[in-house]
Amino acid sequence: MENKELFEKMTEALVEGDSEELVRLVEQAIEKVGPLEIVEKGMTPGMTDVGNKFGEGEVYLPELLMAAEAWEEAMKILKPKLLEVGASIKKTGTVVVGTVQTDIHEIGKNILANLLTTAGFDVHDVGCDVPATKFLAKAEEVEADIIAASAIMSTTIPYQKDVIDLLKSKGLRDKYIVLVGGGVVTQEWADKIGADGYGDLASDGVETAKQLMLKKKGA
Ligand code: B12
Repeated sequence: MENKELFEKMTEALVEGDSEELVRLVEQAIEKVGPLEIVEKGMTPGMTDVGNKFGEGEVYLPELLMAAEAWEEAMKILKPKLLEVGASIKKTGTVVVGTVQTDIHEIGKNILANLLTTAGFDVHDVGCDVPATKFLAKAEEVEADIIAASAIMSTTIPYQKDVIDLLKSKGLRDKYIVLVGGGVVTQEWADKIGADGYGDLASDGVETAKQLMLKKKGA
């Protein structure tokens, strides 16, 4: 099967929430395609498609959860490969990644964590529904360079501001680079709350993280 066809079939399998088929296709693809390309070209379009269909009322919660489950199953194969790629690169910096308080959407955050790992960052994923204090505690513990906070809902983006406000109140604002992103987050919002960087897609976030690290190291 051509790569393009494999990717299209992966997207279909995700939309149908068919874990078995997705895993079979990923196993087939991994023989000849890099893990990052599989995530970006085969799986991300599928999840985005399901997300849009859910938003438009074309699919319902059970289908959505099946797609999320299929994603997780396929990632069990891909994650170790992504880690191998990341391990072969000189460490770019240390990042604490999480989804903010009261928000349990983790798919976008997981994509970001995987892409950062592949780009050579040392990534500490604190999970979802994470209060600002936990982001900071982890960042202090692992001596992070960057805190990347994902928020998908309009009701939860204020908690990204909480992270920045907490840093300010502790006199630590300049110690960390703060990146924000996720569903409804915009550059305008990032500017408004005083974040250092924003990414529409996870891959944009990785580029921004690399640029900001270069700036930090040069400073
Ligand atoms: C999957 C999903 C769920 C799943 C989550 C499963 C999981 N394990 O993550 C479940 C079913 C649990 C869920 C629950 C809910 N959901 Co929901 N969900 C979605 C859905 C369909 C897709 C989200 C997703 O994963 N997208 C795919 C990923 C890849 O996209 P992404 O998260 O935006 O991430 C990309 C970028 O934004 C970026 N990125 C993400 N984070 C970061 C961080 C940084 C630093 C950077 C740089 C980049 C970056 O990288 C990613 C890829 O490039 C969206 C609809 C949609 N069309 O988006 C609704 C949606 C987000 N959900 C919504 C709602 C309302 C809810 C519920 C309140 C529903 C309810 N009534 O119970 C609950 C909330 C639970 C909670 N407290 O958090 C609304 C939010 C409305 C709003 N604008 O505020 C949406 C938009 C649906 C809708 N149209 O109403 N949901």
